[in-house]
Amino acid sequence: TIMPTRPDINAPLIVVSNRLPFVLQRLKDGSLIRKNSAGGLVTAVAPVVIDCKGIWIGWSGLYDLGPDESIPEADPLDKAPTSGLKSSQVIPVNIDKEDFEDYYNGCCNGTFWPLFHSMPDRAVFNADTWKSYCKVNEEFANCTLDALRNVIKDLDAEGKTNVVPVVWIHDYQLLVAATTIRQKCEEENLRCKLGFFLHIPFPSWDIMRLFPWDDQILQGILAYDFVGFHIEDYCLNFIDCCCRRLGSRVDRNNMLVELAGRTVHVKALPIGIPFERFVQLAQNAPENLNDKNLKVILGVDRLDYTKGLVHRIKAFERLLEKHPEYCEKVTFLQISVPSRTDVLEYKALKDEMDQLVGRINGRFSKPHWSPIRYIFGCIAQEELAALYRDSAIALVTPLRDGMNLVAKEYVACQIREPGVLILSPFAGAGGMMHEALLVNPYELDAAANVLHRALCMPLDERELRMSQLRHREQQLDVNHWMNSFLSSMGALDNDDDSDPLS
Ligand code: GDG
Repeated sequence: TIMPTRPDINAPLIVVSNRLPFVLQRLKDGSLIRKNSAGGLVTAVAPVVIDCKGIWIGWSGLYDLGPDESIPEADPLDKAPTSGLKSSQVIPVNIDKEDFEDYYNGCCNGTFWPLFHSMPDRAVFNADTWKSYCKVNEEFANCTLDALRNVIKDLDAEGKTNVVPVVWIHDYQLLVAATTIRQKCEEENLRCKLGFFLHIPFPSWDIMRLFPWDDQILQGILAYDFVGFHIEDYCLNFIDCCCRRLGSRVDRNNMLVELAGRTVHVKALPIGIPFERFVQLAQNAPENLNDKNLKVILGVDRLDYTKGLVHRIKAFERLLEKHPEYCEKVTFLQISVPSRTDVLEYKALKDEMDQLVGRINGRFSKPHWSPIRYIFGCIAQEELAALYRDSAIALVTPLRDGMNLVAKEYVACQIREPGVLILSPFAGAGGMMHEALLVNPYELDAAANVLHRALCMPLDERELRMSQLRHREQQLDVNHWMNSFLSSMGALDNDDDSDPLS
């Protein structure tokens, strides 16, 4: 059975993430407006928060938001999934600029991002940024506690004294927020279920132990009741770290970790995409790659060193060296969305990409054809859907990636003659999308060969692979993921945790 698209949540839900599902902008006259975010997470989770009259807590995007300044309501014409979210359901966390920079650029993106992606050479260990990280996590925790106290007061007033509010915290920016929340809940006897989902990989003990305060991270995660990761490997890495660093009793078969008499449940919950939404976007998107004699190989990523962009471009260069017959027949289109531009490593990557693309285009270009089209910028989702639909190949080759949604969005948009997905085994998605062509992104020759194979693949093979890929993503979409998470926390009325594919 497939669970209903809108889960029947039996308790108020408090969602906590680094950013709110929309950011605020201040206009010249000082007034505030909402700017919507288009991510899959927001699309899936916002309707549930709206339905259960829940709350979303996060940073607003502004440093100068007054403590009593009210959040604007959505524009009445706004059709975004967050438009039904009333301002009373949104709690901005106000953070001092300096603290936020040390926390976000320093510790989150300078330390945990590279470390959790098993790239320790890029990680900076710094006691000051770690201190800011703990402080900001405490501020998020205190905001959450205020909201929780109000939610419980309302439930009690309605006589619903047996309803337990659910707190769902997201991602590596908030690894230790539950430490404070649990402590206060015990002191004040506040009832709640604490759940956490990590959107990036969880590294092995070998890597985790490099972080000087690893015990505090692990204890922070163990302050939750329920912890979700994308895939089983990350769950097992986490359990292993708890066992080795903290001496926790663990049960690897049932994915349980015990610390100080409390049992924490761990589970693999692979995230999906709003599949039908992408199908619709692809159906309605305008024609754009209309040169039928030119096959497009597509890459879409934030400009991030984990995404394997440099290796990918070198693999494409290798293809042109080995197979000059593809000149003027094939073009590689890479969309690179600017990301974390304040962090040094990202500036260096930008320069490296500019050079590499320039060198390869200089080497192979003809008067009317260039091998690489490179966009450093963001495009509208409608346009993205058209590119997914019309590209012969999606080249999704991260060096390491928690899941990777681009691979899933590409297959969702393949509503015409099917193309080929090339995927890295080092993305979470690589373990599940079996009908993709898998290739090790570090192996340039192998990557060039797999490109050649994909460009030559017969139609019937492409059709077979794509239809199976699409079927899986349609079943295991982002709504299924969210239902599974809430259901695993025991937060749903119709608790049915069955797998639609089994
Ligand atoms: C983290 C984890 C995990 C990209 N370019 C444009 C654009 N995008 C959208 C894509 C996709 C999203 O950005 C990227 O998602 P990914 O999953 O590929 O990567 P991260 O941003 O690193 O996400 C990752 C994910 O969290 C969820 O748990 O899968 O492993 O690292 O949705 O469509 N969107 C628009 N224009 C662009 O130019 N509109």
